[in-house]
Parts: sequence; C-alpha cells; structure tokens
Amino acid sequence: MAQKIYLNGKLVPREEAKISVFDHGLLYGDGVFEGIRAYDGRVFRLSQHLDRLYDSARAIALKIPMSKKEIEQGVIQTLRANNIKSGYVRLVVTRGEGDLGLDPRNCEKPSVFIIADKIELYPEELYKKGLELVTVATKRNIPEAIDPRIKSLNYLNNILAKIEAGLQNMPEAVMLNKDGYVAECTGDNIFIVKDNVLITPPFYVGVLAGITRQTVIELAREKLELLVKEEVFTRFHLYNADECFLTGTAAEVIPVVKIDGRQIAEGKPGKITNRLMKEFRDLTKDEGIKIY
Ligand code: PXG
Repeated sequence: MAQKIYLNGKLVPREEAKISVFDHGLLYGDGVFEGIRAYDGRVFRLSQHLDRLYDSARAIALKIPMSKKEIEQGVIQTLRANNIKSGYVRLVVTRGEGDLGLDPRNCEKPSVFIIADKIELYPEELYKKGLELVTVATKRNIPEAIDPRIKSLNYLNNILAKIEAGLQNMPEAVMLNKDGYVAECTGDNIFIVKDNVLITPPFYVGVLAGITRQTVIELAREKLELLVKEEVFTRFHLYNADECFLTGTAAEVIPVVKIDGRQIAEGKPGKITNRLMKEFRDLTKDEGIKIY
C-alpha cells in the first residue's frame, strides 16, 4: 500500500507530498516539529506533544493555522490511513513559502505536514547491555540565544555533536552547556542516580522539555517513590553516578554504562534504570488515545 502523507489538510500519496524550495523551513530551518509514538493503536501523550508544539511555535512567533483539535485529528487520520498501530509520527510546521530574504513577514501561510511510519527500534541488546557515551566539544545552544526548549527545525547544534560522537565511533554524545554543566544528548534527555536520588538537568541549563523525561519523573515519584531533583551537575557527577540512563520518544528509557571511557558503577544497567524501563513500557501499553 502506498504511503499517505498529511499535507495542509489533505492526505496525499508520498510522491505528491512536496514542499516549495522557497519554504523558510528549508531555507532557514524556520519551523517546529514533534516526534510522537503510537503503541498498539494508542498515541502516547499526544496532548503533551501538541502543547509543546504550540509552545515552540509561539516562542518563534509562528501561528499554526489549525487548532490543537484539528492537528490531533490529523495525526490520528494519518496513522489510520497508513494502517499503522505501532509506529512513529513526525509532525512538522514550517514558516511556509516566502522570498529569499529571511523576514518571516513575507511568508503567507505556514505548512503543516504529518508523516506516519514504522519505527526503527534500537536493538534490544542495547537495553540489556547499555550504551557508551562521549562528551563532545560542541556546547548545547545557550538559552539566551536559542532556547533548547524550542523544538525547532534547526538541529545543527545537535547534528554537530552527533558528528563528533560518530567520528569517535560512539553511538551518542553528551552535550554540556557553555558553563560545563551536563545538558542532554543529541536527541535524548539524560538522568543519573546517586544514593537513590534521581537527578536530571533543569530547563535553565538548556535542555528540551522531553515528554519522556516528564513521564519518567512522574513514574519515579509515583511508582518507585524516589526523590527526584532537577539539579545542575557536571562530568564529575556523571563519572561517579550509581546509574545513568537516557530518555526519548524513540529510545524510551535506555541505560548508559560507560562515559568518556569511565565505567559507570559496575558497568551494567542499574536497578532503578531497569525498573523505570519496565514501568515506562507498561505505561505505553495502557495510556494514550485509542485510534482504532
Ligand atoms: N532532547 C532533544 C534535543 C531531543 O531532540 C529529546 C531530548 C527527548 O524528548 P522526548 O519528548 O522525545 O522525550 C529530544 C527528542 C532522533 C530524534 O531521530 C530525536 C528527537 C527528535 C527527532 C529525532 O533521534 N528527539
């Protein structure tokens, strides 16, 4: 069956889903997006994703030409049209077609498109063995310039960090902020566990307000009855953590066992990490809007 793409209110065949070369999303990375998961016919935390999309759009003074309800219907319609029960949704709003100047006032109408696809899952082995990370020289964008809470189409900051990790044959990079505090990875938030306290960097360090990050904070507090702190920490704290893991829509909860050549604790996924991994997976089975 041919893939159907939602483009400005219509479902069109993939071959016809085209955006102008004058779209400022392409010319300047001027736009916002979301990556969303569907699990067995349920869309996970869709309202939180839509809230973040609209917050990102407002932060860049982009008026989305549809209501949240209409976008929600668009997401559901696109999943159904492609008969996807478990998969990944990419929801994008660009500034729209303009001229070659960067002034967004010349862009008449933002473009909205939605792609529903199968998801490339990380190998299950990584969840059993854990990831190795490296810190990279590329600093996370400073919030005073481009706030990393804006999930914008300009991902060069993260791509540069990913390139650095790749050059060292490492799967993922830890990004620090300009003051040397741990921020996040290129497409995932980071957590450490120390003395049974779960710690993740606060937003002012410069991190995306991850939906998975928020979900894990809630699970840790409510199901594991852990103390959770949003607190700054450095590489020293990473190296001396009892446990470390990443969170993201694609990765869910994934353990980290080595950073910059230093083994984290025993070099195996930690107990709390394993419990949160399981709690998260259980939650995806019974939470979210049913679409079939
Ligand atoms: N930090 C950054 C910089 C992200 O881009 C997350 C954290 C996790 O947020 P959620 O809401 O998903 O828990 C993201 C999300 C990819 C990819 O292919 C990842 C994201 C977006 C697009 C693609 O790895 N990240």
